[in-house]
Amino acid sequence: MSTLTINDERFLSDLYHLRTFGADGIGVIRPSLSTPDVAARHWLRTRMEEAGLEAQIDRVGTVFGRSPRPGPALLLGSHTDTQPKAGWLDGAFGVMAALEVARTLREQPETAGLAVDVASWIDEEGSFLGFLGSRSFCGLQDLSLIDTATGRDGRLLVAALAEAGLAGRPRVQMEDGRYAGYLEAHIEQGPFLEADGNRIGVVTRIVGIRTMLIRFTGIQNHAGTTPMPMRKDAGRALVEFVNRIHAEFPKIAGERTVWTAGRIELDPGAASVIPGAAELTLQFRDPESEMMNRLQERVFELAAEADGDIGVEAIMEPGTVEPVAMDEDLLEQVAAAAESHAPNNWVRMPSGAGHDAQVLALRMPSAMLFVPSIGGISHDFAEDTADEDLVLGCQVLATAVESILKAAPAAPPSRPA
Ligand code: HGY
Ligand code: MN
Ligand code: MN
Repeated sequence: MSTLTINDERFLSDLYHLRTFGADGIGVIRPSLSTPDVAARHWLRTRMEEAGLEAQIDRVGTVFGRSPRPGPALLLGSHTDTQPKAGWLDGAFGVMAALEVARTLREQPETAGLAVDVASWIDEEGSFLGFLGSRSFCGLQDLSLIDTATGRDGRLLVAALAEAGLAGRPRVQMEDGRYAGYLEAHIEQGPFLEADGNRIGVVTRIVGIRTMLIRFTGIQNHAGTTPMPMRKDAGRALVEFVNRIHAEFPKIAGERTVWTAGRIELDPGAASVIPGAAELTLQFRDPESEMMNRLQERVFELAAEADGDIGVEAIMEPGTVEPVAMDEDLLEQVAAAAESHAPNNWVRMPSGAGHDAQVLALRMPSAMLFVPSIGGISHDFAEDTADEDLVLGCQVLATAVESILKAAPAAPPSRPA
């Protein structure tokens, strides 16, 4: 097995430096195209260049480092943008592990000829358009959505890209025939590795994600003078609808089905005003598309049932991602690397989180590995992983990459979009 050894101090030093961009206590606030996010991208591009990669930030904000070595290549990456109030490792771990693997292979004679490209995909977290960078790279992004997309703060994506100085740049696109596959290292973001005492997760499958917008239209009025029987309270209709979802979904849900009403807005949102309008986002996930179809159908049925003197409308949000299976051959290579560094301390497991790998998997063989999340916490300032687990994950990635590339025939033709 491999003799390749990553430079763990350099890897951790870069990962902790990335944490400083948008730092807020132990967490980070670094949504796509925010000031700290753009600064982090310029820093990352420089680090990629220092690693001997031809590095650029492309038109939609993806930071891409291309190896000068001819293919077959492996593409490694993840994302450095974050949720509004996030942990320091979601995405960041995978990007810095990818860069460390590229550096390590380049520095060691027996692997210096192998090609590893590195990407930090913009907006995996959907501040504007979920999976924007990986979809754009794979030719799977509806480009017209880029022109109309707005952020949570109402800012147009195109304006944010222009402010970041990215307008008019080339858009990085996948080179047919260059890649043997895509690998992504990521924190688990859940409790299972830690609970079972495992140090590496070898991902078998990634869940699909669907988000629906439910709108309620009542009549705004005075919260004091309007008699209760006369009220058309959109906020009350929203709360009753959420209760219906939590009562009905368990009747059809599968073992790994999950759902959340993550955003609720009442208009005008004032204590002395009966809300005339209200909306919620309902997100549900499952490893099987068929189950998500049933859930989606049930939401439309519940909305139709509730629609009355208070209007209720259900709308599918763009950005649906379907569940995907990871590539068996790559998965076996990751498993072998895990076994060599953490014998009997790794496990095959599905991902309950979405990842860019489920977009890349539509165009090339893809695989992922996980490291444990302390307390299973993620999408929260408290998200954390022990340094030794981060180093182990990066080392396993390096070993898998070396093994895959040494065995790679001329890169297989990529899958048509
Ligand atoms: O929401 C997710 O699953 C991912 O962390 N964006
Ligand atoms: Mn995330
Ligand atoms: Mn992520």
